[in-house]
Amino acid sequence: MTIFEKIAAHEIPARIVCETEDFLAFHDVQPQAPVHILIVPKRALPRIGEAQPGDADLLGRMLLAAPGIAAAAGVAETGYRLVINNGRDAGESVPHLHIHLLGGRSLQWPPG
Ligand code: DGP
Repeated sequence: MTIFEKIAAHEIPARIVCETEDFLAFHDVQPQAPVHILIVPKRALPRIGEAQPGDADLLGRMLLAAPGIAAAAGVAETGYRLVINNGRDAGESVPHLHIHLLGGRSLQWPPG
């Protein structure tokens, strides 16, 4: 099991801000911004590069949850960024798909 499957199964703790039947959102343990939340499917899907057409509904619902999660975190008006790291060069470190939601400061572009 990945660390995120264990969090989804409530086997290890996390600061959960949103939970549905098939995904949840929780604060990143190594925040890169004042608001840094991860939106994570409960079932194991390693990365966006391995997503299948059958994952479209789940991925869509995860994306559509982001504005509400951002609003609850207080960054809807100031802005936020959604990031998916896929593979080595992108800095993927947990092989379980997750959407980073970052906000609460001015973010640089292009990203490093
Ligand atoms: P990525 O590099 O895109 O694979 O992002 C993985 C993120 O997961 C990274 O920002 C740190 C975070 N993370 C790793 N382990 C844990 C954990 O046990 N709990 C929480 N809340 N976040 C974690």
